[in-house]
Amino acid sequence: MWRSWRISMVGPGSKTTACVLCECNCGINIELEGRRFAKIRGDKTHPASEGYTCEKALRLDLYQNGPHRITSPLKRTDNGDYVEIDWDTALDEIATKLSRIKSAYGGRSIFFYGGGGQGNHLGSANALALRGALESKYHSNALAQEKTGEIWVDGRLYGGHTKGDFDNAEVLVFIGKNPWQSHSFPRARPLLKQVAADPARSMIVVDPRVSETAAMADFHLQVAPGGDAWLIAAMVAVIVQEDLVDDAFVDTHTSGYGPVRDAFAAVDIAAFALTCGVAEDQIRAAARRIATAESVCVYEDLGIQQAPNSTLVSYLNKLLWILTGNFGKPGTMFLHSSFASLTGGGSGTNSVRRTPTRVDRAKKKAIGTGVTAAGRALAFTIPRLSRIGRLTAAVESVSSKALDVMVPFAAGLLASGVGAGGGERVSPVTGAKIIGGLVPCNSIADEVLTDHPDRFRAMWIDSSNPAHSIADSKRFRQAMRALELSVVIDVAFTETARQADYVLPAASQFEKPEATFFNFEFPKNVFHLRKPILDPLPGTLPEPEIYARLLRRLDVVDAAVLERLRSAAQGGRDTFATTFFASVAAEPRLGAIAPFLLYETLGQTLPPKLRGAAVLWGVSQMCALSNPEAVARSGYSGSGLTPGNKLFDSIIATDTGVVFTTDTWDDVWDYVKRPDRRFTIDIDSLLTRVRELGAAQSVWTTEEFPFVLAAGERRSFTANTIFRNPDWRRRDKNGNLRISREDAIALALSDGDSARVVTQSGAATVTIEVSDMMQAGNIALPNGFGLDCPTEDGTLKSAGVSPNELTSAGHKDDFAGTPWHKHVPARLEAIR
Ligand SMILES: Nc1nc2c(c(=O)[nH]1)N[C@H]1C(S)=C(S)[C@@H](COP(=O)(O)OP(=O)(O)OC[C@H]3O[C@@H](n4cnc5c(=O)[nH]c(N)nc54)[C@H](O)[C@@H]3O)O[C@H]1N2
Ligand SMILES: Nc1nc2c(c(=O)[nH]1)N[C@H]1C(S)=C(S)[C@@H](COP(=O)(O)OP(=O)(O)OC[C@H]3O[C@@H](n4cnc5c(=O)[nH]c(N)nc54)[C@H](O)[C@@H]3O)O[C@H]1N2
Ligand code: SF4
Ligand SMILES: [Mo]
Repeated sequence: MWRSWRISMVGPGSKTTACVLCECNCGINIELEGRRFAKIRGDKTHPASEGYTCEKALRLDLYQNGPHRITSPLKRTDNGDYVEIDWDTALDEIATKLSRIKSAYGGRSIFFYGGGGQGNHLGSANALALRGALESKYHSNALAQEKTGEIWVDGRLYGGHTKGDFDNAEVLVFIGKNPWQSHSFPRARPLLKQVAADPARSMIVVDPRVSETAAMADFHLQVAPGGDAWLIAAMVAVIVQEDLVDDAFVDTHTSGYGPVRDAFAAVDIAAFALTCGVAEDQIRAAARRIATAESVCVYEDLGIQQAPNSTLVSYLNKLLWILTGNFGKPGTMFLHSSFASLTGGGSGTNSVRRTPTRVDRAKKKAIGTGVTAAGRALAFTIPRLSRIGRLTAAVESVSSKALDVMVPFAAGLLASGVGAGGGERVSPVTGAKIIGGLVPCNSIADEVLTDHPDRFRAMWIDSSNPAHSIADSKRFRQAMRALELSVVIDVAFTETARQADYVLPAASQFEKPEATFFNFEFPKNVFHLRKPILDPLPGTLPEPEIYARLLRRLDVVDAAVLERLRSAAQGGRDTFATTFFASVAAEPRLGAIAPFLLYETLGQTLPPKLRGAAVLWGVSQMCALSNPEAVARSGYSGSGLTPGNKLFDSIIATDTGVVFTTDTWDDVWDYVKRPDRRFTIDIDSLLTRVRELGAAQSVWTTEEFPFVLAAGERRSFTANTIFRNPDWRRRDKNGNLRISREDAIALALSDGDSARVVTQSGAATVTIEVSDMMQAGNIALPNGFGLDCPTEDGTLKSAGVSPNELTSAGHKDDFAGTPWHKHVPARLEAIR
């Protein structure tokens, strides 16, 4: 959450940027020696992180520099080797093949994967133009193997994304979340320590393991792995049955409580306690603590999102804080503004429209216009752009002709099918539910490895390593080799790159303007455009330039249009804005390639090193149009498109983070995308599950596979697959398999022993660590291991186990298709 700005002294020549290793993107200052990162410190002026970093950021030189960096486009030869080719040859060949595949099978056969890791989203923003030009319909990214169940529930309940005001909460609840290691909110460790030391505040942690966070908790509910549905349902049942519901909140702000009450009144709490392995009195005590606190906020993460009943548990978790009225006031949960939509549209609420807010009504009266088709389209793609009145007013004040305006991204996002028709979309081959516009990761290989006529024929992968990060790596590799074309853009020759037909070397995140769209704060929300601190490594290109070179080859726009926009851009932001919107209104097709147009025109007026940030002009405009008061309170006011222009210029001019929206707690209900601005809490399909829980399957292990393996735990020295060089780790260099003392004794295993872990889909040799963190029957391997890294002498080094050699794609939530990475039945064999 927001704290006041402080000015710090940084060394001369120190560069301001941010860490790219997790979604917090803490501000840092880097002192360079040549191209080497000689010293890294937290940036005290950063409005969110305020000088905080964890130990990982200090090693960023090993991301930036080293033999893992690729410096030439690579092409796969028939025997599976890779040869270096020049950029022109690579892009000529790729453009020809993409055009051929599009004309043979249609753009829908070209699948896009990626959309930014933990620090880089501008590449994917620019990729929207390529998707638009190719008329590609399907895409996905890592969110479709963690957050889509939650996104679906959020969509049904209120149509937005929630987060908690952890700084100010009396009670903090973490469900399958270990923020001490994984962070996910600013300054996580100092805050956890503060809460643990404060007798007036409490921490409740739901985790089968005594995680670092659980060890600090007042209530550690040490659930049996996969037992969360019974545990959280029992907690909700305590609140209902012991009359602890916040009736005033439920009456005023929700609809559908009746069926919810009935379902939980019928829960047999004692029986559920037995199933989930947590004592009934502990369940009751924790539920009472939540119900009687002034303020509570909750964070759920992979421990439940990648485990059995994940979508159901997301729903139950949300009922906990909704039924106790913990929303919309300091210390509780909130809905928030966003700078850009991460999922490419809505939250599974495509067909839902809000009634106008008081401001909408005022605006509408003032301008007296209706809703345009394009505006409706935007409403589906951009959160809160259902305030069409605003968009129309802003555009009208610029150009009276421009009623049918399309704003950048809208068409691109619509090309991906989000919001089209408002119905539920499914993938073309397996019919998997598409949530937030994303094809479930676990279904992707099946969309390729088939003779179905609508199968994916080509795959475009940017800033992601799916051959390592998606369940069942072996099958994903097969899928990539079955495609007619696969292209990977990365800084390194990754596991995914090793299966691609073409690999294009990207400039690193410190060699170009970059940003993430993980901006989830309230009441002040921060966006940080990081400026390049080094020139691109020779041979590499920033992604926006790669996309532009390819789109130029695909000949997607008349030279005259570009000329008109270029000369408008020379005339200043206002002239550009008017011309841009008028051009798109006259030729709506251009909306689909807007990021490319901005790069080619407005981009030329930016400082050359910031050209890749041109797309943010469109994002700034949309953000300002959809959150006018909150953007104005942040200092970007004026009429028409002026606030968006001001916001963009501020982002370009500022080295550290910029506050783009400033809300008050009264505004929080404006973010509820519901006709009645109430939460719709009776989700029938999930309440049915609650009613059936008593008799539902709760054990997935077998005699053959008696352990539950959590494949992919976050530890001090894991950072997805962003660091490839294993030398960055000071401890846990092999990524040990953690096992309880009890199980280790039974198997006669001790620290440092080797063992074989075997699952239905694979086997691996692991190093044993006997750990008091683990409960009997539960074993854990870290994420981010098993990466091949080239050394200076050309050989490869690697450490630990690649977790998805052990997972299988069919092992997933039947609702959202999210994987059960944390719940893989396994057995362990001693190696003697
Ligand atoms: N150090 C580090 N930090 C990271 C990352 C990283 O790679 N390394 N990655 C970032 C990313 S992409 C993400 S998504 C977040 C993820 O952040 P987290 O979700 O916090 O990370 P995990 O360690 O995967 O899982 C959290 C906890 O779930 C518990 N768990 C396992 N099985 C169950 C179960 O059945 N029920 C319950 N209730 N809990 C269970 C585990 O014991 C673990 O403590 O971390 C981010 N931060
Ligand atoms: N078994 C198991 N599997 C998991 C998980 C688990 O817990 N267990 N966790 C899942 C989760 S939550 C996530 S988020 C995913 C993460 O998996 P992925 O989405 O595949 O992401 P990363 O590992 O973060 O990979 C980022 C890639 O971006 C590249 N990169 C870095 N900088 C740049 C750049 O500037 N430009 C380009 N083009 N590329 C760059 C890196 O080299 C790397 O290859 O893994 C998932 N997979
Ligand atoms: S890894 Fe995350 S918490 Fe640690 S410094 Fe980087 S951004 Fe901050
Ligand atoms: Mo993630």
